[in-house]
Amino acid sequence: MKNDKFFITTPIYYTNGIPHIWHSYSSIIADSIARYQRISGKKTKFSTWVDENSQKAIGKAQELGMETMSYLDMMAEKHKAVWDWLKIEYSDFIRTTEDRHHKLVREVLQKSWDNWDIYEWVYEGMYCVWCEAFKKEEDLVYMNKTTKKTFPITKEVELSDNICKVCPDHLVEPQKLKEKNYFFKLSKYGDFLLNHYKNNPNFVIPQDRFNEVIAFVERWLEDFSISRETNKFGIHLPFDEEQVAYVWYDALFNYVTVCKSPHPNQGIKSENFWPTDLHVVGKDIIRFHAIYWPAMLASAWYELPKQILTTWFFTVNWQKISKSIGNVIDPVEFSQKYSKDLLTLYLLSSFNIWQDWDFDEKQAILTYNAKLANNLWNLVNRVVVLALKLQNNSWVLESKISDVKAENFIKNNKKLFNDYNLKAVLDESFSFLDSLNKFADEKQPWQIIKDPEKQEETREVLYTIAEWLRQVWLALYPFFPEKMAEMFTKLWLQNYKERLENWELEKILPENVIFEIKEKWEALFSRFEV
Ligand code: ME8
Repeated sequence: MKNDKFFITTPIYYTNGIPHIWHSYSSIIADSIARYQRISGKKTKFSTWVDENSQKAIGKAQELGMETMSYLDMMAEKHKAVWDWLKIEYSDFIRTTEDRHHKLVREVLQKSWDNWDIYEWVYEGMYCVWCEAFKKEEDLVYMNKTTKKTFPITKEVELSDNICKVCPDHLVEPQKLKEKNYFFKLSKYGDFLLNHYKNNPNFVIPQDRFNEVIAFVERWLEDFSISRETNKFGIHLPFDEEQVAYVWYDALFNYVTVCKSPHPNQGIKSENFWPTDLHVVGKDIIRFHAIYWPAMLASAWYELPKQILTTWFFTVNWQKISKSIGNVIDPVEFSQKYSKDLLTLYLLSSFNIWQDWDFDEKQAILTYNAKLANNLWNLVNRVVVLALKLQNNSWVLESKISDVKAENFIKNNKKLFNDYNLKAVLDESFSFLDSLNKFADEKQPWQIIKDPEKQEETREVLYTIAEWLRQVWLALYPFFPEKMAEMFTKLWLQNYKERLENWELEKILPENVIFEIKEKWEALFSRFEV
């Protein structure tokens, strides 16, 4: 079981709003990786969904005059609808208000309590509800209330009616708290963490982010509060029912809940999926995942996740995405306007996962037109049209060409996928298609087909292109499963979809196949006007 399983997760999203395009970025990354792992033979568990015990969501329910649970039920459905619409093929979903999750979190809290890792203390400080995080003075900035401009906190500037201290990410004044809390002894785990990082040099990717995590732990680790006295909604501590668990303490354990108690109507039923092979997380939450999380797990006697992939952030028109600026993009609306394939291609092929970037609708269309409509579809269409010309009705392409270049492409592709370098997989595929287009231009099958002596040669050229195309489609299948499956079917590789779903990529790759082309195809990728 150990080597043929793969467990991947997305962050569980807050439900004070519906998912935006940036949430879909994390989910599409995880989905493409999960699909690749599945077709290459690994039993794959993929979990996602919602983080509900958050003050932000509770506040939103109050704002709308709704009962908390009704609001959360409504939002959970809305979130699910987005992922279903985008055809994210998760195997498990979790709501942190579910009993199975409450039960697990109480269990682990008890274990850490018994392990002397939790103690009672008074928390005096600040809390940003928007980050759901405790804040220190040095985490804040000054803001001019009228202009909303922020600047560093210096001694020269005095607080006044118009100047306040805010969280730099949300421009909101944090709450001042003084209450009895329980604290987790993170300070005890410094050496443990550093040792783990040393023995697992790829624990966090990319390396830059990992270096930051290591530097942070090396400097100094402070215990953190894991409960709230004033909140009433959430998971009550087993050793003090008056307090509820801090939302992050509960949220992180969602990853274990989906393994220990899969949803009765859904979810892959096996505990052996733990530990996670890959957590996909945004750079905003890497410290929670790479520092707090391993220590919390160790304290409750769980194995640690194998790897954490940190994704970067994007802006729209170089502005921070925010409702007040009005530049929020709804991933469903966007892919209804164009297509899910366009969204996936743009998000994954234009920028590295580890680079901040700006979302540009025009660029998204240009990318799609160039890569899927021109580069890929034009070539496919040429083969189909010429094949039909070669022989009037149905036409069979049969040959045995083994090509070294194609083999390299496949090998390389496998490595890139296993490094989670999705941009490189796409780049390699489209540059392979470029060389295929060049090959066609050199061989001129549309010319030689006119020469009755060169029918066999034309056949060979077309077969070669078709065979290479088959390899590229296999590489692109995890990103565009529907369209690629349609191509297979049309070329008479009808059972490919089924075989891929039965994890047979490795068997399909080296196969020699016969292509059959029976009729002209409707365009599979059509250009969009800019
Ligand atoms: O943090 N660009 O939930 P959340 C790219 N509930 N990705 C972005 C982004 C941007 N501008 N903004 C957000 C939470 N993301 C917690 C997680 S997990 C145990 C609990 C993505 O709804 C990115 O992946 O705020 C980020 O980590 C996630 O959305 C945060 O979603």
